[in-house]
Amino acid sequence: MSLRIVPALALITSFVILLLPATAWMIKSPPIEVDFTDITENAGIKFKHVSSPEKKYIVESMSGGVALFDYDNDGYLDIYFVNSLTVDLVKSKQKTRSALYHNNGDGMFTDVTDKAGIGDIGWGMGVTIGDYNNDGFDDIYVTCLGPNHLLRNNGNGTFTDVTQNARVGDPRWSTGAAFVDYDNDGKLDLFVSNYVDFDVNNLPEFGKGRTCQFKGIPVQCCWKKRLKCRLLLRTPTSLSVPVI
Ligand SMILES: [Ca+2]
Ligand SMILES: [Ca+2]
Ligand SMILES: [Ca+2]
Repeated sequence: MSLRIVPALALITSFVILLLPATAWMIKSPPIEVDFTDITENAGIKFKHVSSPEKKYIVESMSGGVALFDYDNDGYLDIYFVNSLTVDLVKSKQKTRSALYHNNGDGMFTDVTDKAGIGDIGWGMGVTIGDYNNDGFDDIYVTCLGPNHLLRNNGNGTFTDVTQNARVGDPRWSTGAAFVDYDNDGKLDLFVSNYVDFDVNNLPEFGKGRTCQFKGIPVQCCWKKRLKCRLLLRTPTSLSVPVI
């Protein structure tokens, strides 16, 4: 009997001894403290994202894309903020302004949107960055409710909207997107995530109808059907063609 217990006790003892240093280390380690300070205003960033506080429609609770990328290749990350709209603003034909901030390298940023020419992109949602034409300068693709935008970086602080020529202006409601070279041919392709069918010019009255209430209680107006996503292949002729 004792011959069978002793090896077992020895094994357990060894296991406990092995655990002790790790356990002791875990107990002694102080918690990691992470402290962030909001320096947005002091850094010169004054961008305000527009949204409807009531959020009566599902589209009003989304948007807010932002990209940090070095558009001028000076070694400092710059910031592009995607702005939104509201149903009321659309009805009154008002616009909002997305913004590109240049990182000055000294902790301050400068609004260079007007020079860049990328402030007016409609009802923006998300943004993805990639050098789709391999010229060494990162380009921007913005998803929108309405046509998306491919903004080619000209390398001189300005951008050109090449959406139409590239055939990537999906007119539906797109939310996310990603540049990816899915076939490893050295040319970035584009994946666009579409959301749901939503016609801002043909909306139900808030609180009424099947999609705007739940058990008689007014709720955020929902959608009628989901949309398909798209994968756009970059071709040798610089045009993109849908592959799904
Ligand atoms: Ca930069
Ligand atoms: Ca480029
Ligand atoms: Ca490719």
